[in-house]
Amino acid sequence: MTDKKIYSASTTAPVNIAVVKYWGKRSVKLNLPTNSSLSVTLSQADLKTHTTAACSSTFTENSLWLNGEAQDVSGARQTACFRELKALRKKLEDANPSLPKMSEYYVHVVSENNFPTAAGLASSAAGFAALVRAIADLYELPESPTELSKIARQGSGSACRSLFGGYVAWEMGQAVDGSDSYAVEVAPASHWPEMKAAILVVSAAKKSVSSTAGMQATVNTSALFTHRACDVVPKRMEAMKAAIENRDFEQFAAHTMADSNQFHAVCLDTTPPIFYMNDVSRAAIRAVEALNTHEGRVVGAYTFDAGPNAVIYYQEKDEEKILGFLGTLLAPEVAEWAGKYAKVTPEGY
Ligand code: 2P0
Repeated sequence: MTDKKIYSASTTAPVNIAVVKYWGKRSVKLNLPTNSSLSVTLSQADLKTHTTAACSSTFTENSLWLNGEAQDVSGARQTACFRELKALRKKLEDANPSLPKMSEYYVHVVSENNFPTAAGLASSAAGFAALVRAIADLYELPESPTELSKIARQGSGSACRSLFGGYVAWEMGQAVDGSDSYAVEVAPASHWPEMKAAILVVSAAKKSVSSTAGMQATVNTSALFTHRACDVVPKRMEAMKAAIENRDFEQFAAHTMADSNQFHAVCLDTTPPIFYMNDVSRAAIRAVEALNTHEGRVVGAYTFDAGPNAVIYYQEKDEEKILGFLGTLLAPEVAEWAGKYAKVTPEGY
């Protein structure tokens, strides 16, 4: 008898915000980076993608809906994820012939983000991480998060880091087939409970230059880029890991802010130049710097991804200072959206 059952699995995946940024690929096809990166996974209570994957012998095509809209699934990124996950399922079925032949069925995926898509809030990271986890759960795959991170990476580079909670490194690797380019946990969120983050939503608009296009323009045209990838980031990765291990907020903050600024500097050094920050973003930088100077110590660390929104890391003991500053110090420049910030907590799964 033909198996007409619809199999399904649901999962969620969190957003991660890099404190050592990924920017540049040595393989576009496999999303292999030119430098390692390190991120903090944010609380799923605030920012997450919820994804359900289903498969059945009655389905006639692969499909993907994001926030209620049908998406193209013929792209290389989606195809790579489906192909790799199906190959792992096939291996499982070959070893255990009584299992349903899900590897032969089409897959339907439905995803919802609870935050703006493609506005520099790492939506593709949570999106592909959730897609890979949902299908891996559907297929009951035994692979570890690090193994699955190699598949999520092919969907979107930064997605590999959203397979873990807490503090996560994406080790760039050297192999041409990507077998050593994956995510690993540096420390669980519970290692540093004082760490907090706030997101200042400057704009929820879609970014003008996609990360994929922007980073390759940087690789091809920026003279500063090689210095960053080869000289700065390898040392910074070690320094950042040490800062996390030692719960040294001053070092963590210094490297976070310097790395964000250097990432935006190589964007500016690209031809044509790429601008992700705007006047409000720069006002936020000046305000955090002023607050740190006023306090005589580092209370806040800003970082900006491929968009104008600020993420500010701080320690719980300084929450009033930071949230007060978000509400008031910035007010003249940002009157129309002052107060629109989300308090988020680094979290595990
Ligand atoms: C990061 N960003 O490390 C950096 C910082 C943006 C700035 O990873 O082409 O969406 O899908 O591999 O992962 C955004 O790039 O790019 C990104 P693809 P992705 O979080």
